[in-house]
Amino acid sequence: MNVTIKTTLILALTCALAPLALAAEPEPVADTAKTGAIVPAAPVLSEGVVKKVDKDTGKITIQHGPIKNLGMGPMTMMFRVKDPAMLEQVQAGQKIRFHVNIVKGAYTILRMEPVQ
Ligand SMILES: [Cu+2]
Repeated sequence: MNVTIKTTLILALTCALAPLALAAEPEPVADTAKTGAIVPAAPVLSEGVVKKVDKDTGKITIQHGPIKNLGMGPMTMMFRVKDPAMLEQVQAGQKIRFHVNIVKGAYTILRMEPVQ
């Protein structure tokens, strides 16, 4: 088998797999209707006040209220953020709502929005 045929095969496989990956995207509403399982329509949001933003390390310190989805009580602690760009939207002293979960063993903020 020459290199050109190998490359063509790999490309063909990649293209064939891409639509499968898209089709596997979860559809919570449809699944809930079918199975009756309790699937939250939206991620659980917790409230907090930003204490410190560290753009260099991609971390944020938050004085947070109860985090129901993690069973965590109120405290001040540091979190990772999923995307460093999220740190551009907030500053120390700001009230926020956020969704946090454990990603690769670390508390990671997956969504964050300022509260007016
Ligand atoms: Cu905590």
